[in-house]
Amino acid sequence: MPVHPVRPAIDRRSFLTSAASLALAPLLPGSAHAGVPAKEFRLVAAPARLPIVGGSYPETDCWSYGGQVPGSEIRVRQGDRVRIVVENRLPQDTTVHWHGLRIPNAMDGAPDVTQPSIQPGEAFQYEFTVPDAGTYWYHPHAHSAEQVGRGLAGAFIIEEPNPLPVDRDVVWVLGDWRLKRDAASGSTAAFLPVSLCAVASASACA
Ligand SMILES: [Cu+2]
Repeated sequence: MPVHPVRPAIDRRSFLTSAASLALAPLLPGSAHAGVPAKEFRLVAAPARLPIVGGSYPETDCWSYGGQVPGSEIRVRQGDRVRIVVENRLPQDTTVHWHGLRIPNAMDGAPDVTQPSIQPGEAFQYEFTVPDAGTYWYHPHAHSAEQVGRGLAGAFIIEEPNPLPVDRDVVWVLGDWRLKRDAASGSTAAFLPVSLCAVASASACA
């Protein structure tokens, strides 16, 4: 039987009245947890048309976080308390998995195992403390092949408390797309075998 933790519920109306844009933007500090105010983010999963190929090619129908592919970068500091509201404007249910982060199971994003899947038009609030510095990524764990394949993935960067001195910190998010000659994404099946997303952070020492 699925385990349904108490949903940190956000009713849609109050969420929408506070939702200013599609952007993922740090908000004002939220309520304190164990004395540490959470850093708040909003992540909206929604269809978008984006210039995946670029140049003179038409835009491609994608599914995006924050209106962009890859999704909006989340960047916090080791030990931070993080609160992320995920709003689902997709035509199917979704969740978000925070890949590689050592966080409580209830926040792991496994649909109908660690949480109820987020239905279209609904939102879910994730909240956890990030214990380790590093380069991670986030992605859906419902209909994963299709949803990641359509563009739903983003970088999650956790900086050291005292960042190392570097000239430049570059984040690469690599995606493999199978598109038609007109940059159209074709059928859903076209995504299934080909899309993976990798993230690397390269820092050049001074
Ligand atoms: Cu993953």
